[in-house]
Formats: sequence, C-alpha cells, structure tokens
Amino acid sequence: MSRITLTQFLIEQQREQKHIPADLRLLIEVVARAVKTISVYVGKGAVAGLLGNAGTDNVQGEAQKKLDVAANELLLQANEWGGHLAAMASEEMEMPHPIPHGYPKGGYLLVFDPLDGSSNIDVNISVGTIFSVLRRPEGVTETDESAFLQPGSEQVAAGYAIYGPSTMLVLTVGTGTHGFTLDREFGAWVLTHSNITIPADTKEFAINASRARFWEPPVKRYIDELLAGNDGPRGQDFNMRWVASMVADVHRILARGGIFMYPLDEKNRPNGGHLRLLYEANPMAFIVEQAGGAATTGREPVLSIKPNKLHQRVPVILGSKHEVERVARYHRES
Ligand code: AFP
Repeated sequence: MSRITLTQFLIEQQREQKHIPADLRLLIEVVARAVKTISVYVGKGAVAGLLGNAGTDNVQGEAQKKLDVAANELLLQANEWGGHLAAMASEEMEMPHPIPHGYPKGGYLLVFDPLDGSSNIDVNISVGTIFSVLRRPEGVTETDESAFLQPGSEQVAAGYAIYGPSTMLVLTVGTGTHGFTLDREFGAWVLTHSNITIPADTKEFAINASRARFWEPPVKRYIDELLAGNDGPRGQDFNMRWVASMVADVHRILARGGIFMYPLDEKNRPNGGHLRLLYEANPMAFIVEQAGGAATTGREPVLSIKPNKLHQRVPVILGSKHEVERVARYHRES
C-alpha cells in the first residue's frame, strides 16, 4: 500500500510547490517528533505516574498538571538545538524561552499550548497540543516578548495534535488543512485526511452552557434560536457537544462541521475572554480558515488582532462559515 508520510508531504510542499523553505519543514518535523513522544506519555496514563497536579501554578494562575509540565519540557528540549528557532513561548511559561547559548539560532518563533484540555487528563478524555509558527521580525536580534506580538495572519504554519483513540496531527502551512494519523507500530505520520473542508452549514454547536447567565445579548439571541429548534426561527433542530478540550471540539468541527464558541461574557470580560490568542485562538483560526471555515471574536476576525501581550485572551467563535457569519452579524446588530 502506498502511503504519504508527513516527511514526504512536507518535502513535496517544499520542493514541488515551493510553499515552504527547508528550515520550516525541518522545524515542523521536530515538533511532530516531540508530539509523538507526548502521545506515548499521554497513552501510558497512570502507568507513567503522570496523572494529577504538579503542585505548581502557571502564569495564568491555573494549577499545572504533571503532564502539562512534562509536555512543555519535551517541546522545549526537542526544539532547542535544531537551529531553526530564535525563541519559543508557551502557555506554561511567563516569558519567552530563548535558545540556549551554544546552539545555532534561526529565523522562526514557535508558540505552543503543550497540553490543551488539561482538566480532561485525569478522566481519560482526549487532550492535545496546539502550536503556531511565526517569523522572527526583521532586524530583531534579542527575541523578547514583543517579537511574538504579531497578528495571526502572519503565521507561516499552525497545527495541533489530538491524543484520542488514535493520535492525529492536523497541520496547515497555508495550503489547506491536512490531517496525519500516527501509525503507532511504524512510528510514522500518515496522510489520512488531505484538504479537509468544513461544511458551511451545520446543525451542531459547542458552548459551555453553564455560563449562559453571563452571555452578551447577541450570543444569547443566537443560542436561544438554536435551542428553539424546529419551533423557532431557524426551523430545524440543533445538537450540542462540549468536550472542554478545544482540540477535540475543533477536531470534530473539521470532521463534520459545527460551531465552537467561547465568547466574551460578563465573567471573563476583565480578562478579555477565556482562550489565549497566540497559542489557542490564532493557530485554530488559521487551521479552520484554511479548511474553508471562519473565526471571529464576534467583533473582528481572530486573525486580524494585533496582540498586546504574550498571554492575551480573546473571545473565539469558529467553525462552519455561515453560522460564524451569523453570530458576527448578531454582534453588529446588537
Ligand atoms: P487548558 O489549556 O488550560 O487545558 O485550557 C482548556 C481550554 O482553554 C480549552 O481547551 C477548552 O475549550 C476550555 O478551556 C474549556 O473551558 P471550560 O472549563 O469553561 O469548559
């Protein structure tokens, strides 16, 4: 059986299509190798002694899980010495991580959420890793926080791994969104889902409904209409799903359509939203848009936001295009 591996796919993107330079290809391969190791640890669960809290808090004041810390370390170590990066930044670290002295530096910045959906680790529900690659801005030699503050439209690559019944890597380098499944016996990423397309219409939505009393009027209007189903203005029934791992919710939307919402509400307003712009919202927005979907905060496209800090939070509404456009319209009309 002839199979296209991630390496072949990337070489094709580099050589034939001239979409990516060689150093970006190599960088993505290093991330993909690190993710394989994370997948092994996640799969071992309690056997590896990696469930539960690490006993520390991250910069957001959230209790770190042992796997958060381990996945963060794995990504840092794997990417430090490759020579493709100027610096890295992570959900788990307050400040950017410089490339240690003695290693060559490159022209890219890597940002990641090493283990997204941490609350699901201990209950054996899918979690993931999200990453985004930016260019180091021209003329910047010391790579501090400001180098990372680029709009999502500047991303040159983005992806996520989902550690579910199978492990998958979903990737975009700006030429569509493609899914690779890990063949565990051979240790190879096999292209199984090329040119993923999100249907523009959907009957499925994902939102944490326990926050309904804090929602803004346009969100309340939209969800009320969906809940009214056949008897309401939409004239059809909708179904609801919420995994509480963004990777799993987005993965379902890439597979069969849907809308994912973590909107601005009265409770998260002081923080500007819930999800982090640089390593959650931006990479997912890039992946979703490359699959024909859309991503907005309700007020502006996610990819157009100029960040003002590394761990900035934003509202996120993404997925099937027509539904996302409808929610954006309800915000304009509100
Ligand atoms: P972590 O990276 O801290 O695990 O974040 C999980 C998350 O940001 C995202 O993956 C989920 O969609 C969302 O939080 C779940 O939020 P609720 O706790 O409100 O369900």
